[in-house]
Amino acid sequence: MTVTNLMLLPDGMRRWSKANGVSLDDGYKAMADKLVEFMDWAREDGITTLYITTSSAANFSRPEPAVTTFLVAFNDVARRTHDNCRFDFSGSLDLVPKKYLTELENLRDESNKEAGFTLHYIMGMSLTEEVIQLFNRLNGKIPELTEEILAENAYVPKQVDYLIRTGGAIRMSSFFPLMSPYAELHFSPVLFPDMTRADFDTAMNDLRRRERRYGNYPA
Ligand code: GPP
Ligand code: MG
Repeated sequence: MTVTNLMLLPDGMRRWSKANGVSLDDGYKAMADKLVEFMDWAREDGITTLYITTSSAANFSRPEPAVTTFLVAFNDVARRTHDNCRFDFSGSLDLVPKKYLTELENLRDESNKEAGFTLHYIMGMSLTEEVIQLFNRLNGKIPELTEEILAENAYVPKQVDYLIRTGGAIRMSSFFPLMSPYAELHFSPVLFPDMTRADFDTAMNDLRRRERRYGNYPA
């Protein structure tokens, strides 16, 4: 199976800001610049959809300035790149303040549908929230829940093939995509703003080496 999609968990901005003696705002600006670069790497590598987990539901409990900082930075990336990609987003959107959401909706509408590359943000991720919202939206409206209906309503619409988390933590927090039981995971120790093309290649080479069996015996 050809791999065409990748999910990125860009972690480590607070630590990077501290280590470099800059404000959190500047740390997230460095993240934004790196994300624009990362999109080029992914595109050159043959990836056609890049999912970026911009926040977990729990991240919205951070102090207000920290929440604003990540919202501003991710909107900035979508603004800078939407001419050159199809842009989309999903998640616990009720957590996202209207101002940011409205801009993302406009950027989605104006984005370049012919670009052959999709940037898709997953916002306010939480498997628990996702399942609760799904049930409440569909309860009484469908005779039974099927895999197709589940997939149509999931935050991440496609099965994720490869996932990269930077920042050194070997955990998924609440970023696990519901419909992606066979996602291959790579954990990089690098703080995201420090990520280089070589780090990206190391991650992709590691992921591509994996034998993907989908629960079956080896072929
Ligand atoms: C990254 O850095 C956090 C986000 C971009 C929110 C989404 C979280 C992910 C893990 C993708 P941070 O602010 O958590 O910094 P640090 O990890 O250094 O505390
Ligand atoms: Mg973190």
